[in-house]
Amino acid sequence: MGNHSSTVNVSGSGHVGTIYMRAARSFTVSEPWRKISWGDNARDLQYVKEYKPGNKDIKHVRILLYGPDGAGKSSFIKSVCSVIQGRVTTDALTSDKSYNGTYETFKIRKEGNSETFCHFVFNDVMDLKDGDGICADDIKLALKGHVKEGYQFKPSSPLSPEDPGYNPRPSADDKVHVLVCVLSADSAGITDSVLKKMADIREAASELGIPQMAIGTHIDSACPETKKDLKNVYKSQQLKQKVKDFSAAVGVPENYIFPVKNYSDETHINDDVNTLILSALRQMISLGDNFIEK
Ligand SMILES: Nc1nc2c(ncn2[C@@H]2O[C@H](COP(=O)(O)OP(=O)(O)O)[C@@H](O)[C@H]2O)c(=O)[nH]1
Ligand SMILES: [Mg+2]
Repeated sequence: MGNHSSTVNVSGSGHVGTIYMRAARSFTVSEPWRKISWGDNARDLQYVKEYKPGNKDIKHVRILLYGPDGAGKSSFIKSVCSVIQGRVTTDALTSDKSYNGTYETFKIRKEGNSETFCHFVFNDVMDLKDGDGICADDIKLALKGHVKEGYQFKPSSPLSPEDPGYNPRPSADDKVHVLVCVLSADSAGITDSVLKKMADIREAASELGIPQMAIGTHIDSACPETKKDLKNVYKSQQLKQKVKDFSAAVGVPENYIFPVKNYSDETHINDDVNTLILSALRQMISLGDNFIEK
């Protein structure tokens, strides 16, 4: 691929050379580097809404999102809510609690005010910052289901078995079934200390056999052509490169990295936004389900 690259938006009078150079750097599109069917969301939507773990002892797939501050973890959970409910949700889903690092499980209602929930849940662990933030050891405990709901993570001291927030006998439901790394395609880079912490977490998940994948958010702000038309996402050479960079940085294979655009300032549901979210979510559920079955 790449031999069909073309540069768009180069027209204009005057300083064509300058415009061309700028365009070549940021707006390059090509033949799609991954296939996806747009506007055909009904089947995926049905799959995620109706999904139930085959294993009757387990109520839900637990998806743990982790990644740097501002990457879009909370927004992704909210976006999933919007996709499932068919309207951009204004729920104060991300309570203040999640910002100060409480271990909280987010369930997704199938309809706006119903009491039936999807059979997958999210946990959004406290942002990984330089120097402070959650201890990698605590995330490892969360993977194994040892962190009780509502536990307040403490940056300087990991959870110990004596702490009331420690769950000594986690059920299969408490354990994490799929680990998802969330990265922004629009940030300059991830610091070494954050990368190191992420590597630790990944290693722990690998030891436990927990499947892993990643989502790349902010694809709209990272690529003007994608912002203009989300269908350009898999044609964007810049985003293709981002996926390669993420893969090298966090060790997740490229085909397990899903670009998504979260609902941020929209007021209405958009089919293309939904397509990408559903594609990532479907993969999370099926990886988690495979793990449960093992
Ligand atoms: N344009 C755009 N903004 C996003 C996207 N995802 C998240 N945001 C915005 O980025 C900011 C940080 O997102 P948040 O979900 O709080 O990140 P968290 O710290 O990982 O939970 C918020 O202002 C979001 O509205 C995205 O895909 N595109
Ligand atoms: Mg958050």
